[in-house]
Amino acid sequence: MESNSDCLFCRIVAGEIPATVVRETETTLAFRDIGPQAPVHVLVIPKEHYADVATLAQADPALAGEVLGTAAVVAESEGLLADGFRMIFNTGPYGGQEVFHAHAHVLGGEPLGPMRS
Ligand code: IU
Repeated sequence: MESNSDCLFCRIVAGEIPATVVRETETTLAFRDIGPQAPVHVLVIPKEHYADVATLAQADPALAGEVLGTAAVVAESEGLLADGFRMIFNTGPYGGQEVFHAHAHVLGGEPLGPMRS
């Protein structure tokens, strides 16, 4: 499995940096964001290192699907399905991505309003 010792999220997968894990599968990990922007803010990542979701989806679409599946299970277990939630993948500098290991943000627990254009 590709891993990058300089990557923060690879180090979380390796157990070198603590995180509050809410769900783990063979191929994915979900943990609470350290700077939550909503009452529920969970990050879902592939354990294998891909720089962003576009790279992941092109290299391994099945794994990208597993990330989505874990995100959906997390949304359910966090009680977000009834009222709805937001799932976003910031991608690249213009997308506001700061950690270059593909991750879905799962946000909810209050009305989030429309996305900024
Ligand atoms: P972004 O999509 O790359 O901008 O999101 C990175 C997220 O990673 C951001 O919401 C941070 O709060 C979060 N995060 C984290 O959960 N744990 C960390 O140790 C660091 C960042 I650094």
